Amino acid sequence: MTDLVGYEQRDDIAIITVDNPPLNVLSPGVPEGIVAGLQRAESDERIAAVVLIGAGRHFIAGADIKTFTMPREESPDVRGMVNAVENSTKPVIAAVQGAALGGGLETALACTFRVAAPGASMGTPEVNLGILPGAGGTQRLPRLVGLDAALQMITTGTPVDAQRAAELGLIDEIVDGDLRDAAVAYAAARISDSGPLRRTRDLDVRSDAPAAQVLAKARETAATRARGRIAPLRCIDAVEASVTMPFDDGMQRERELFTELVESDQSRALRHIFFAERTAAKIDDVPDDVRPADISRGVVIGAGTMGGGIAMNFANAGIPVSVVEVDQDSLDTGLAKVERNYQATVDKGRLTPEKMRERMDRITGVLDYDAVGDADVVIEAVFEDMDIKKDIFATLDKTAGPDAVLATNTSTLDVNEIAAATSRPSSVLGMHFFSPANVMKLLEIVRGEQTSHRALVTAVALGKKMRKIPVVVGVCDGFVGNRMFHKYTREASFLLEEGALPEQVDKVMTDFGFAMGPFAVSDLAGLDIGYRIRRAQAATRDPDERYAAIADRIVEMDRLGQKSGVGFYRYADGSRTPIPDPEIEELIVAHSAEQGIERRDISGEEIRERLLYQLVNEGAQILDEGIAQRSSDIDVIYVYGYGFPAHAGGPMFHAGLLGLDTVLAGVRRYQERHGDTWAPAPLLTRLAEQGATFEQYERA
Ligand code: 3H9
Repeated sequence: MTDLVGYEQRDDIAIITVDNPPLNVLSPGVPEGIVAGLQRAESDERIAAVVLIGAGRHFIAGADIKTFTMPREESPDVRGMVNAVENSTKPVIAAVQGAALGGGLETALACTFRVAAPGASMGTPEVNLGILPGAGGTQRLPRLVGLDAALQMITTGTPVDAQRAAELGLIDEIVDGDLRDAAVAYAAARISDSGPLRRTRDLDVRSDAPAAQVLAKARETAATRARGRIAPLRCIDAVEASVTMPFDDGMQRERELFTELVESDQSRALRHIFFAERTAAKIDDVPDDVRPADISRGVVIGAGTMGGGIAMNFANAGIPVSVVEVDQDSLDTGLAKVERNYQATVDKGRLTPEKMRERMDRITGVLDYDAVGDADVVIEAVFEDMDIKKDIFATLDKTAGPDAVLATNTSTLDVNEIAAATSRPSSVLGMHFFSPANVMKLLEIVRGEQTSHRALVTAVALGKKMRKIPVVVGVCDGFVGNRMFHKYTREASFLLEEGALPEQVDKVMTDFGFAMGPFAVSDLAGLDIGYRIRRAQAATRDPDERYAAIADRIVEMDRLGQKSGVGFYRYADGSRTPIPDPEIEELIVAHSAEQGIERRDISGEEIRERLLYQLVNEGAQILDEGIAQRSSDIDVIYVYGYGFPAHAGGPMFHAGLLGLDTVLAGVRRYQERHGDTWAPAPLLTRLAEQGATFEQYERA
């Protein structure tokens, strides 16, 4: 036995307890401990059955992802352990509570019986890490739940609850009360069963329709949904083996496919994002003992689109919130929009009408600042105007309680300047939500020069409660996300004046894996926003700096994007599908001529390189300035806020895959051709010359 796995005996039942907090993942020592427990039970003739259970809240949340990069001889033998479970001559009962995921579920699948607590969650999330269930899951799950349900679980990674697991035949019984006692009682009742032990491997795979048809349909769905990801398709190949091959051959096939995937760049990238997402909320210089304040009431200033979405986030997190507006009409319009948003979710069957009512009841519209005095957090979400914001913060300073966190949702303005409008800049920070605020996962927490540790950790904790992914960033123009996005869209417009068209640029980027290309995104966001920002910057812009005015011309034609039905594209009534527009092509071609630029054919490779390298180069600068704490934070921001494909790992990780020397050589090549919009970031140059990656930089 090991420290990570306990063994005890109750009458003639052995209980093996995995105790590897917080999630009982199968780290080195755990599989070995389980095998040792099984051997002990096997060799003790007083033992008639074995219960396998997890200590704490979970069964086993899977293999330890960190071990995937270990040399094979050092990595734990999860498959060997799972086989030992199935080969036990005494019945093994899995007692599942909390998460039984990945290798954890695969362990349970190999048990003779499975009982679960009502709150258990069972699934195969490996596909989200760019791999497949590699410890027999692709062969045993179809044998237990049938081909259709197994494909659904394995290709989507979506877990099932205990109720659904029982319906599918994944578990034998849902048990109430103390799980350990219930599992022991279940085991005791099974001891007298006659006949050979039921082994999952010996079952036949059920299928609602002919297997070939079900598999073809799954491939079709995966190809459209997976958008460039290989793992979902390999998952189907592995599951196919469960119907076309004997069990042992199917296991061999699964193993080969697993090895191919685990070594792929896509899986490396997805594993990077998995950990990056969890690291992002950590603030390096904040001591562990700084605790967030309790948040029992919120206030949102402004009932516009952002304010309404933020109020929904409070309500969804169970926190009562007051929304402040200046007049009744604006308040009514804002709250009606919130109600319509909830109703749309109810109509889709994703929220019950009762829950919608509960959430609406948590939101109160008000026309004065009285509620501010009781708020633990106030989030200002009004029009982007420094004077208005300063006025609001001066009022908040007078009305808010002494411990309240005062946040601005600004996406462009200087948080330090806003903080200076109060007598307590340490309470002020930015909470930059992305539109639509109730949907988008990303939340930039903008740390001002004087923001206190407590205000910071409180904002991060609130973001987590709202089920967002908070990433702490520093103050600069555009913070991390929009500052990089500006360089990206600017380069995209240079490509237009040199010879490309919006649909060509967008297609290259969606083929790369972006959810949308830069021009479709601009149309969605509304072209007037960027226009206003560029106008504001016009006075201070270096006249020698390259500037493509195409987007400005488009706005001046009253084409504001999706909301006006025309922008870089045309949109049919009520549709969000961009249609290339000859009028825009004409405008772009005329613009190139006006600028004296001879249009040329631009390759997809050049488009991709120029857009990605601009992101990486600006990201390097941001990292060097300390605006982002670590390069993986930039990756999280890009994946969750800007549709960068997670399977490419985010721009900074992707640059590492390409090799920073390759990126730097490209940046220098474009600098020669296009001048100083391509000046290499000093950090990029330094790291490339050292043969390092951005990840290594943060470790230094
Ligand atoms: C697999 O099983 C492959 C097999 O098929 C084949 C084998 C041959 N490994 O998310 P949290 C860390 S693949 C290592 O904040 P929650 C996490 O980084 C695996 N570490 O908790 C964090 O660390 P830190 C299939 C892991 O309560 C801490 O644990 N399984 C792993 O919000 C707490 O995590 C999965 O994909 C791991 N597997 O959510 C399950 N999982 O404190 C992935 C977590 O240093 N896990 N950590 O930041 C999850 O989905 C969530 O963690 C879970 C709990 C829902 C379980």
